[in-house]
Amino acid sequence: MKIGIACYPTYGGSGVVATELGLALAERGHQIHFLSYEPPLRLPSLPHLNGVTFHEVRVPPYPLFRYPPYALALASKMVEVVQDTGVELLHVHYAIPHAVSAVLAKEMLGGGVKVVTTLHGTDVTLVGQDKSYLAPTRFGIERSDAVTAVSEHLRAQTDGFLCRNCTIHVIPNFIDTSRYNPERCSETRARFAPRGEKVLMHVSNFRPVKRVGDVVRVFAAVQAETPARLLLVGDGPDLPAAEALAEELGVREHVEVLGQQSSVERLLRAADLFLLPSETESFGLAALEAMACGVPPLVSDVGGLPEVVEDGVSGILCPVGDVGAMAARALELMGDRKAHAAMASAARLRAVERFDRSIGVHAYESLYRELLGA
Ligand code: GMT
Repeated sequence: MKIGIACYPTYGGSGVVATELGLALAERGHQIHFLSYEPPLRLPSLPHLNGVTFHEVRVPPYPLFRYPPYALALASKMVEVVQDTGVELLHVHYAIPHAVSAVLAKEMLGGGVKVVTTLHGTDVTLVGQDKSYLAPTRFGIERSDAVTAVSEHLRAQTDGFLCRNCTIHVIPNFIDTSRYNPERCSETRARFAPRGEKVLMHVSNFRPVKRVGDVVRVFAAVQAETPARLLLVGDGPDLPAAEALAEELGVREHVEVLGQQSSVERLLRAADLFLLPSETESFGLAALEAMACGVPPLVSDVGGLPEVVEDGVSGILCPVGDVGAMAARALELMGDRKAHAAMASAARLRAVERFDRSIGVHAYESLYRELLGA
């Protein structure tokens, strides 16, 4: 099959899932065409792969444009790619504005190409609900030939609201469990915890929805009881505030800010616990990455996270904002070597059995075949 994939190229789960899907499909012999304003982050670091092409969407400036119309430039590139390469299906990740661009491209082409929209989270739960975006988001979703959501929770949030009278297929996110695995997560603990401290880790794009302040507060409470280190991976608007809070709570010297990392899997194994206390999370790909590396995640009991993490078995679920409960359960787990090892194995097993890449890729491939009658 010839598939066009549009996504955000920067750090963020939707771009990661889109890229991993495209690469896996190419490995399976499909022709994959990525469309975005720059190459998705995980593309260039990988060896050259047959069947993968990147098409840059250029948004030429013009004095009248205070806000250059990316959605139009993307639609235009989609038309060009379909005409030049014979792409049969456009799979867009994150509805805004990708779904609208794809539907417009299809109209401009007079039909033919199929459109699949995958909903990832804030495209429905936050941005898509803003009055400025709601109507076109709903339009893009409803006019897609197929709509998928990364969790049952996100499906339920969308159904009947941004997608009236349409079927939403749930295809959970997935991970390459051979790459994310305890053996290959090789970064040594000693680098971060030379005195045998407990290591807590948070990976995100540091937006308010991640509640990074809670990460620091939980860590400070843990540190008060046992020597510990906090590794912050990624970057974003709330990182400076997190550092300031660590300073205020007197734990800044125990916090290491590692910034953007291209291979998080190397670092993950150094951690005893992964913290994701988000306000909301449609799935929580970062928690799954930790699980695949055998690192128990401590996450908030919201959104799609309970579909990924089973409380007390493969991780810990706590109410949003309940820093006290989070710290208590973190200390309890890290203080019990046997319970920690059991949870680490259960996390790894769940990642392999329920969320391995092969499962997700097969589900998307079947959906494409159904739409294309292939
Ligand atoms: O919706 C976002 O915040 C952006 C998006 C992204 O690109 O990172 O994250 C969402 O999609 C991920 C991949 O499907 C999910 O793992 C995240 O849970 C989800 N984020 C939220 O729902 C906040």
